[in-house]
Amino acid sequence: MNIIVTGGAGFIGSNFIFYVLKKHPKDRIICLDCLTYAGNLSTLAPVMNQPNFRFVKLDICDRQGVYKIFEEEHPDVVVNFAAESHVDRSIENPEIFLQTNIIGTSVLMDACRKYGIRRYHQVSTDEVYGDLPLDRPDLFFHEDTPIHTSSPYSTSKASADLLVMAYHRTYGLPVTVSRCSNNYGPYQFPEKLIPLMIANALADKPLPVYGEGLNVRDWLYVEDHCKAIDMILHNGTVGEVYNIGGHNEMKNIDIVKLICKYLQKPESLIEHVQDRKGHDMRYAIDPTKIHDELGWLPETMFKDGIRLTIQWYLDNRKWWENIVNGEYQNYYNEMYGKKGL
Ligand code: NAD
Ligand code: TDX
Repeated sequence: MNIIVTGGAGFIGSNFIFYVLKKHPKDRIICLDCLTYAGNLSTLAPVMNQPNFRFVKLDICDRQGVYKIFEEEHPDVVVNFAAESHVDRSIENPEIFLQTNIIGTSVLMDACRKYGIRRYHQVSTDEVYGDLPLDRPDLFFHEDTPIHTSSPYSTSKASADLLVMAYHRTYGLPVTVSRCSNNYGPYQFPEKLIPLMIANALADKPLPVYGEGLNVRDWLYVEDHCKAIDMILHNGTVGEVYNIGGHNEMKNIDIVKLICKYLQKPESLIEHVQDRKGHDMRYAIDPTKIHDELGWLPETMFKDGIRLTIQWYLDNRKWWENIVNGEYQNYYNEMYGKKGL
């Protein structure tokens, strides 16, 4: 198969490329990524010279550029990871989220319509369902839970999902959508909770917990997410949405304390800062459908995954220290300065 993977220089996309090239060595991957602040070409160094891998620096909103790649590569499948992905940034500056996450998705699907495709897969998120109250642990997001978004980020992702389903119904585009919970693992950009806390703890810097830290997220090891998408591509039903989740709900504060424990750092580094605006309380996925239909189950327990992740950040300091010492420093000072850190 010829697979276009967009956003492959980011966290989940790069892990997906490694997963597919190992599992299906006969597949060819063409990675399209415009290398925003979140894209890191060095991440792809291990596969860059493989004959069945091609990297193209391209914005998915660039219609002519995308069409040209389709003419050259005749892809069988497109997996769209490319997105602006950080909720806090979407609160500061929504526009680029609308541009990449919505317009970019439509450009890719227009190319699929124009040149033909076996499958267009949209990588979406559990955030499209909004949030659940903390006092109703019996409630979960199902695939038919109404979309009810909170942030500009989740709204842009939900808009894209609706557009994907519209292209299926209106033009018969063979699509699938997956909505996954919070991922963690190697190569996650250090603006996100887990790598941010690891990097700060290692530098003995304050650990900024939003509000009381009681918000709950369902954490999934990134490789389990990649495996689920691969299964959907091979055996999923066209036109369907699949929820992906780890049944591993944790409070933010407990995650941060666990990181302190593993790194043998004092919990006194924790600082409660101003809460995120519109902060979702709890995400919880019911993954019954993907389990029953495709046999997917998460394989990495959180206690193992978090140890692997912390060890990866210890072993790959150069990768993230290059990031946190660069332009990211300005973002950090501005974002966390506003929150009172
Ligand atoms: P990320 O921010 O680490 O990576 C995004 C990648 O997309 C970067 O390499 C960036 O350069 C690229 N990109 C951004 N705009 C682009 C554009 N206009 N054209 C081409 N490339 C562009 O994101 P991530 O955490 O790997 O998330 C990947 C996808 O998975 C996103 O669609 C996100 O919404 C979704 N998702 C993420 C999580 C999570 O926990 N991280 C959970 C569920 C779903
Ligand atoms: O410094 C912080 N302090 C803090 O308390 C940061 C960065 C986060 N938090 C809290 C906010 C959230 O409740 O931790 C939780 C996790 O935050 P993020 O890592 O920013 O993730 P989240 O907002 O849950 O969204 C993530 O999961 C769903 C991804 O970034 C999205 O791309 C994905 O769709």
